[in-house]
Order: sequence, then C-alpha cells, then structure tokens
Amino acid sequence: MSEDPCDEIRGLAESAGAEIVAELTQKRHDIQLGTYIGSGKLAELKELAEAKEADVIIFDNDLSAGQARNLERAMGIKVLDRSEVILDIFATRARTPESRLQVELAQLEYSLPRLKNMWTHLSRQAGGGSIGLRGPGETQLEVDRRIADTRIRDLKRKIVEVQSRKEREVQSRSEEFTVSIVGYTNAGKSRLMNRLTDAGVYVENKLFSTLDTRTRRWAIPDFGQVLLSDTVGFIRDLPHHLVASFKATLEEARQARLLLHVVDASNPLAEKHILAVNSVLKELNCADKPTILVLNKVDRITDMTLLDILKAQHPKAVVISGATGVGVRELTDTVIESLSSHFLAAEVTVDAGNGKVLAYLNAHAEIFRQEFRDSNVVIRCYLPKHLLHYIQHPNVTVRLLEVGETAPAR
Ligand SMILES: Nc1nc2c(ncn2[C@@H]2O[C@H](COP(=O)(O)OP(=O)(O)OP(=O)(O)O)[C@@H](O)[C@H]2O)c(=O)[nH]1
Ligand SMILES: [Mg+2]
Repeated sequence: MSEDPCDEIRGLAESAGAEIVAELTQKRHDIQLGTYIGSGKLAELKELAEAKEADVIIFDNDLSAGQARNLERAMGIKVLDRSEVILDIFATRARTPESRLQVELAQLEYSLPRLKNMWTHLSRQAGGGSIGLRGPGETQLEVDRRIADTRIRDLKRKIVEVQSRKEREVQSRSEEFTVSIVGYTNAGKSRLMNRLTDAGVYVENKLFSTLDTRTRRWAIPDFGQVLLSDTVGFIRDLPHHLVASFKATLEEARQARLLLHVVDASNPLAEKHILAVNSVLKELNCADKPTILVLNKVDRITDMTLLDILKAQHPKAVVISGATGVGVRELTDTVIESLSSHFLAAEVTVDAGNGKVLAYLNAHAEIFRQEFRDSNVVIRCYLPKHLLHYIQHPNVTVRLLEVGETAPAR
C-alpha cells in the first residue's frame, strides 16, 4: 500500500488554484529555528524555484511568522505554509455572509502576528536611524494595526450576531430528527446527500467545496422523514482559528441524533482520515453520538485488499458508492435500524377538518395508509416518538400498531 505523504498538500495546493512545478522533500529530526530548513536545503530550494520560475513556495507544515519572513527574504519568493493554503481555499470557497465573516476573521487573526512581527522588525530598523522611515513608517504601521484590530473586533461582533441567529434556527428545528453527514474533505459527503435527497448540493473534485451547512428533508422510503445535513469537510491539523470560527458551521453535527461518517475508501490514507475526523468529533463533544461509518467510492477501489483492511478494522461499516448507488439501499436500512428505536408505528384517527394535525403528519411522518371513515381520516404511519405530544389532542386518537399491521416488509 503506497502512502505518498505529499498527496494531501498537493491536493490542497491544487484546490487553491496552484499549478505544481516541482517538489522537494527532506527528512529531518530537528528544525532550524530561523528558517525551518537548513542552509544547504535552502540553497537547493532557491535554485530549484528559480529554475522552474515558481511564483510561490508552499511548505507542508506551519511556519512561525519569523521563519516565513526569513525564508521569503532569503529566496525572494512568496512563501505560504499549510494553514495559509487552507485559509486561502476557504476564502475562495466561502459563499454565504456567515462563512465570509468567519474566513476573514481567521485570516486576519492568522496574519496579524506576522504583520506585528514585520512592524517590530521595521520599527527596529527605523530606530536604528534609517532616515525617512521612522516617522511616517511607524505612524502608517500603527494605523494599519489599529485598522486590523478594529476590523477583528467588528467581525467578532458580527459573528456572534450571526451565531445566535443560527442557534435559534437550529433550536427551532431541534424538534426535528436530524441526521448529519460528516467526514474528511472530498470524501463524497455532498454527492451522497444529493443521492439521498436530490438536494442539488454543490459537488466538486476539490477539497473543501462545501463551506456552509446545507440541510434538506430526507423522506426515507417506507420509514419516516428526517432532516439530513451536509457539513464542511474536516481535515487534520485544521488551522486553530478555523476550528473556532467554524464551530457554528458544525452546529448541525452537534445537534444531530445520528451521524453518517463518510470516508473515501479509495484513498490509501482513509484510516488516517477516519482518525482525524474522530478527533474533531471528540472536540465537538460528538464522540458518543450514534454514528454509521460509510466506506464510500467503492467503485474507485482497484486494490480490494485496501477495502478488506478497512472492513476488518470497522466491521460495522457500510460499503457504498455515492456515484453509482451501490450499497445505498443497505445504508438506508442501517439508518432505519439505528433510528427505529426513536420511531413508532401508529394509527392516528383525526377529524378530516383538523388541518393542523394533518399538515403536521404530512410534514413529519411517513404515511403508509390513509382512509376516510365518516368524518375522520385514519392514518397509519411511522412517527418520531418525540413528536407524539404534538398530535395528542382530545379529538385525536393514537393507537400503536401491532406487528403485522405495519407497512409491508422493507
Ligand atoms: N468515483 C467516485 N467518485 C465520487 C463518489 N462520491 C463522490 N465522488 C467524487 O468525489 C469528489 C468529491 O465529492 P463531494 O461530494 O464534493 O465531497 P465532499 O465530501 O462533499 O467534499 P467537501 O465538501 O469538499 O468536504 C467529486 O468529484 C465527486 O464526484 C463515489 O462514490 N465514487
Ligand atoms: Mg461537500
């Protein structure tokens, strides 16, 4: 099984719109404090970058503000670290006002220490007597810094506003049964969501194509209706500021009663991705939530031993292809099994004029038989247990169904 450690950064760079002209790797036990890599490697990198006429050099690790500056100065080429690339991708993909605010904050917070570092460095130069730099230089930098600080405060205030609005929305939906699709970026979450709900969620072969949570109604055949939400893709070592900023985006996963953890099983790093997602779920206090592991993209797997290893490791996982539909029925059955304890089969007898209860059942129950008796409608359906009290009313009769009275075998 070949695991190329550069695959991910390559994917990230391409998602950010970069064209890769050369790669350089080095195994090191210790890092050089000032420039991360040693002087020999630095010279080699500079030469390679010049020969290939590179515009930017991307490091697959995080660099301190000082290291980034030193590297840029030594090579005369823009240097980005892993977090900056991820932030850049987030910036170009953010679609709604909320995610734009979150990304801008994350970028500012990430770059502020770098700017400060630059300011300190410049003012030290100024203090050293460089004529012409001191006065206006310092003033301009102070102004910039104040603008950045003000903007950060402003963004934080706006985000709190958006978050509390969003929390109210999520809470008002908490009566609903929510299933959340989570997983590593590019695992095929949106594609699966589309397959299950015909939601028309944006699918693209780029990392992080979904930045905002999308929620759709999913009428599970012969079962009941739940809300299905698609979430932003996880990634290992997500930049610290993004984890904080994207808490609101993942609110749906926190509120969900069941998680579908989708994995790209055709990726040799699948097991690592599973672990990375599990650790984010833990941070979100979702570790104990009922979760179905979904081994996706089975149509792309050429080496079946890869799949066997994953299956041995996760015997309860469901193998599917969101692209071809293979295994989706089995996945639906597993979801039904997991949700069954939360749903009941009932016969509801309600006055035909009771529009409120009828509309409620239409929206939340899976009706499998309906007939008129006198002025009543008699409805047999699957109903989320926790919604039962909504239809309990003196003029509504609810009778739980016996085995044999329910819908034909699923
Ligand atoms: N071959 C194959 N490709 C798939 C399958 N599911 C998804 N893909 C492809 O994988 C890529 C990513 O799919 P998405 O559904 O956007 O992935 P995602 O998990 O939502 O990604 P992010 O939103 O970026 O986290 C797209 O090119 C899909 O067409 C599958 O079952 N088989
Ligand atoms: Mg997506």
